[in-house]
Amino acid sequence: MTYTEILKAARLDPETFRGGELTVTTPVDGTEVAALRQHTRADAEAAIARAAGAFDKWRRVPAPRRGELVRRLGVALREEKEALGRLVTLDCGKIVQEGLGEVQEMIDICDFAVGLSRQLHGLTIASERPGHAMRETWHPKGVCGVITAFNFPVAPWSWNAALALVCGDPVIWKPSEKTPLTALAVQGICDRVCRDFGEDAPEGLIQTLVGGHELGQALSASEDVAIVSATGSVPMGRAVAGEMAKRLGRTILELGGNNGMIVAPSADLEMALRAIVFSAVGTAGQRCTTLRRLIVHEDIYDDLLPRLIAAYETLPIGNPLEDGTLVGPLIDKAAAGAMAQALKQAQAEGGTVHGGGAVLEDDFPGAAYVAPSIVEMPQQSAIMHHETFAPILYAVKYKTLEEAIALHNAVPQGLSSCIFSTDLRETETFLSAVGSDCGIANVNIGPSGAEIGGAFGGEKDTGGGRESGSDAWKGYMRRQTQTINYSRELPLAQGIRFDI
Ligand code: UN1
Repeated sequence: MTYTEILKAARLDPETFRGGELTVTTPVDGTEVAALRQHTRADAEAAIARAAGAFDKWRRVPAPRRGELVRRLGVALREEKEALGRLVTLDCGKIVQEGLGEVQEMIDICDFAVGLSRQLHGLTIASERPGHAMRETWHPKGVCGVITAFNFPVAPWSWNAALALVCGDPVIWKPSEKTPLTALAVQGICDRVCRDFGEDAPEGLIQTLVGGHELGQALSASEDVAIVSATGSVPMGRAVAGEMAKRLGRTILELGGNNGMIVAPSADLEMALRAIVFSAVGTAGQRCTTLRRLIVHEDIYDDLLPRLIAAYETLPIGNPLEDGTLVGPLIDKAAAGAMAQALKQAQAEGGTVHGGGAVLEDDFPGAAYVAPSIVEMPQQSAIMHHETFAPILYAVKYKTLEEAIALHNAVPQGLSSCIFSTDLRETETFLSAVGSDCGIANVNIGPSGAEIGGAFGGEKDTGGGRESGSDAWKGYMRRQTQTINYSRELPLAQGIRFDI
């Protein structure tokens, strides 16, 4: 398929993509696929005003009916899965299998949210006063801004949007300016679904703003945006949080990861090997859940590492649109530069580098294809505390589980983690209060590829937010404690007497 055909299959009109100031290139080969008009700050403010108007109407629509809109969105996404998956590949360079997986995450969260729309349950609470009832009710919170990153151009939007919509909140999306095409295709789907839904779906319910960080800034600064959910770098998250703190707005932050795997002596090494390769080189090392640190027991290190290095040597690197490719390009040349810089620093800190560096430069001079690297480190030095968004896997040895867990938790980020072990004492210790300090902890599974049913997010520099499954929906609603006196007396709480 040509690029134009990929765009058209996703119902985008390439003719409308000309003449704008935002140049969009595909990481597949660096060619320009669109020149989009960017939204201005004034456009953002107008969008916020429309969303505020939509909130007034949408919060009155019964939640199960709101769920019906999301159900229809899920149906539309099923129909468009193939076309959208390929567009994800064109937009961000991940292989088509992973592009399809990302769209599947969107479908799954829609299904989850539809069920949730009939389960936005509160509590009944025992009152200490006679003739009184207490309960807790969840109400829509307000407009939800969603800022997303290039590496997952659509799924994180859907984790937020599907929940926000059933919770009664309009959504304004600011996708990465590096990958706006899939966002525009999804916005088109939403427009069609809302139109067919009729007047229950108010104008401005779902909107997308194309452009740079000033649009995210507008969302963060506006009193009319109740929630900003942001996925991306730690500096971006700090900027959003700082702006939101000024007006005490609510944030949901899903920022950097520096995910580790402990490989214990009892591990099934064949399984560990497969898990390591998928989670370290999948999406060319550009997931927030990518495996970056391998902490291997000294007794099995010399068995595992040569097998891993050999597996890396045969990885099919190439055009992500072609079947059989497992490693596509990095997002751009700057990312390849950051990888080279990190490898240099790792060497300076005593590391031995296997693989890495630019490849396929003759075939794709405008793109940034790299061979994934394994770096054997003498200890967990400074570079290992840093998240470089590229396929670099650092490996260190450990002697005791206590030492491995301490190494594991010593970095600033706290998103995802895992242990490979068949020893129950070790795996349960890893999952205990003195084990992994991350938001996600897995046993005999790599750190990436989480299902939507669990809460997704992490601690420390990862930002503390939770999206997707479990009770993450509460982040999109406001909680109200309600006390009802159905007696003829007016007793005060805590037995206080105040007779007049
Ligand atoms: C991300 O990289 O921002 O768990 C999200 C995973 C995917 C989501 C990654 N479900 O790897």
